[in-house]
Amino acid sequence: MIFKCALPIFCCLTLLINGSIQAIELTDHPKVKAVADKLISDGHYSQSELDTIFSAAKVQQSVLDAMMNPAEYKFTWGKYRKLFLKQDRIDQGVEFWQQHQRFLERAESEYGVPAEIIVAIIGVESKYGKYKGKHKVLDSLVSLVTGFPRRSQFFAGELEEFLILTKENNLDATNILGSYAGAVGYPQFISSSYRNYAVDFNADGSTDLIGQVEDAIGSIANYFIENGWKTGEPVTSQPTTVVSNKVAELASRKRKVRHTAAELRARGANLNADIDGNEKLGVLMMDASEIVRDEKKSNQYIVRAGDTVCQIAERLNVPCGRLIKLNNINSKGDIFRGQSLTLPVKRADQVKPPKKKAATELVTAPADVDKSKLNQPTESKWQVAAQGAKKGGGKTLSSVEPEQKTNTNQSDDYPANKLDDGPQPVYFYTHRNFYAITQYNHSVLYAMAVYDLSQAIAQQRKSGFVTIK
Ligand SMILES: [Ca+2]
Repeated sequence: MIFKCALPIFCCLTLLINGSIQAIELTDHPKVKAVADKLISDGHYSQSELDTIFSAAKVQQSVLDAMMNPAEYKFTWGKYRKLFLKQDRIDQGVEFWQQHQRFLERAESEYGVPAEIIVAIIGVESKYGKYKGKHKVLDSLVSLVTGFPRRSQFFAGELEEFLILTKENNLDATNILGSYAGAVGYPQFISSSYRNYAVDFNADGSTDLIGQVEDAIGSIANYFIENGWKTGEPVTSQPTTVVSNKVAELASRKRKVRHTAAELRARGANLNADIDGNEKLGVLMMDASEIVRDEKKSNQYIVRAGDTVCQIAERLNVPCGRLIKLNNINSKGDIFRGQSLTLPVKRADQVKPPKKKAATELVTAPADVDKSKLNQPTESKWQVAAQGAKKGGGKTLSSVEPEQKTNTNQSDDYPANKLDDGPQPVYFYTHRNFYAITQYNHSVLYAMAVYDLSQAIAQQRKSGFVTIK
């Protein structure tokens, strides 16, 4: 204990104010002391310098609590996406892109990492720099070294890196703020990543991921290239709900790409013809039913994996034709995962009763719209095959060729509200670039959220739906 109370009331107040905060002494914490000893023996610090720094460090229970409940493990895919794939984050991403276009273009040109990926990372990590963390990094790392045994060795390494980083850059180690895991700045780099991958992208002589967004942009691109990003390659396939049994049995939520395209094709996978047989891919399975719908709160709908435009209309009980017109959707019915659709104010149930079979039926499409295309999944990058999900019920759908199965589903009598019953598997073939995103954060949910957000931002920027102030 670091304090003793002679006055019980004052003591209680102090406890309440401080919670379970405890300042540390090196002699009480051998793992922290070991870090200090190494820093001294390696010539980075003197004992007195470290005594001063650690006398300001405190163990924060809030850090340990947060570490025990990270969003990636606490939430479903749908909830996780809802955290990040919001309209304001998309809007701000377009705005961020506009503001920093020159450096984003340069990063894309020099490193080969698309601007939208960089923007999405910054959007997810710090909401474009608005939230860089409220914890003192020193406190976070000390708390994790002393109070999180499973990864104390890892965080001891980060504590060492952090103190070298602050020394090298003449920063006050006791006052830098970051996440509960010790990540800092626009890109939320942990200290080892900062030291290994950060670059002085605006060439002002300092590498500053906290204060200089330009450095953050270049550093993220550099991180991706150094961690396996392959310029020009895809991240994931378009989602599908129809795969063979032999492909489905490989499906997981693991981030690694383990199976060659040749193996997957032999199992019946319908991969793009330009994927080399030796390229390794993963088979990722998500659950479309995990999507949390927020259309009740606004007149916006975020397109989810598995959607086609008229299915959305049917599900929300709005006229498909009005949805198409209102959102300037082209004659192919192209929509994309993460796109925000404006919904007609007047619901269909105020216009006419919904039809039971309308899940695959165009209700009031404009004359120039090809109805058959609107109701069928296409090879478009953005459209996805939702039809199979309705019948899947969590089981592998079929071992027949996907094209055959997809085409047999069109006129099934199946109430639209059954979409909410049970798991609805959606499969993605993941590429090396998906794995590269998970190098930033190991969660596949994270990678999907980043990718979805990147595509939504790119599409909105291209479509000009947002007025840049
Ligand atoms: Ca700089």
